[in-house]
Amino acid sequence: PSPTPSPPRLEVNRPRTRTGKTVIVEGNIGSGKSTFLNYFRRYKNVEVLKEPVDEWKNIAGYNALDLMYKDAKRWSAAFECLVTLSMLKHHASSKRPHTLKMLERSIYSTRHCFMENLRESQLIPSVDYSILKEYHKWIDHHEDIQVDLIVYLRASPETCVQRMKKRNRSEEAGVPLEYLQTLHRLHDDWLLHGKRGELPAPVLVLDADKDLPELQEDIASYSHDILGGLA
Ligand code: TTP
Repeated sequence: PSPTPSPPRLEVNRPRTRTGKTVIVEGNIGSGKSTFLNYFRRYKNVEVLKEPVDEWKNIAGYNALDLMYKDAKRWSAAFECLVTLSMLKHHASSKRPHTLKMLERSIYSTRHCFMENLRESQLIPSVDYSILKEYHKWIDHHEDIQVDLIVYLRASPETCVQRMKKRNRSEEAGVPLEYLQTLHRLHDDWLLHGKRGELPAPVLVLDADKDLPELQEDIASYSHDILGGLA
């Protein structure tokens, strides 16, 4: 794996009242986040919050994920609005004492990776992007998003394509390699190169190009550090 940087901790002005810890799991589409999260379901003190992709595929009968991939210019703002709400709900959900909350992604990857990808690739109208940015600016200033550790499952775009093909989510059938390459660079810029400003927590980078059984072994060997004695 690439060297893990030790970014400074985010200064939060408000006093923290939490008792447990929060880990966010990041990585490209198809990098293995589900495998990672499933591993931690065995611990009773770990609360795993996966992305509600099924909700995104059925919002009042509409498949918002599919609409976004079919016509990003028309639907990506609405879709990212929905994703932002899902992320906020997960960040705000209350923790049981002495519990580790493990989230699939965060409000940060929505902003630094997906929204940026849409902007760079000119897949979102500039007014839509600006409105979304206003939401995120407000959230940044008014919500106390607590994160203690970021796990970055770093896989090459080629590996991600293979895994996406294997799982065969119909909405993603037309996603080109370049889309994953841009997302990969944006994850690296954010989590490895510090190009998106101060990180909210230290980053643990795992080599997610390894095949899944091998990755599971790495996850198991890091699990003690990740759990921090909580489970
Ligand atoms: P991912 O969050 O990457 O989840 P995954 O199930 O692909 O993860 P893994 O394979 O590592 O277990 O993305 C789910 C889908 O939602 C994917 O098609 C990308 C899309 N998406 C966006 O378009 N914008 C967003 O802001 C987010 C968070 C996801």
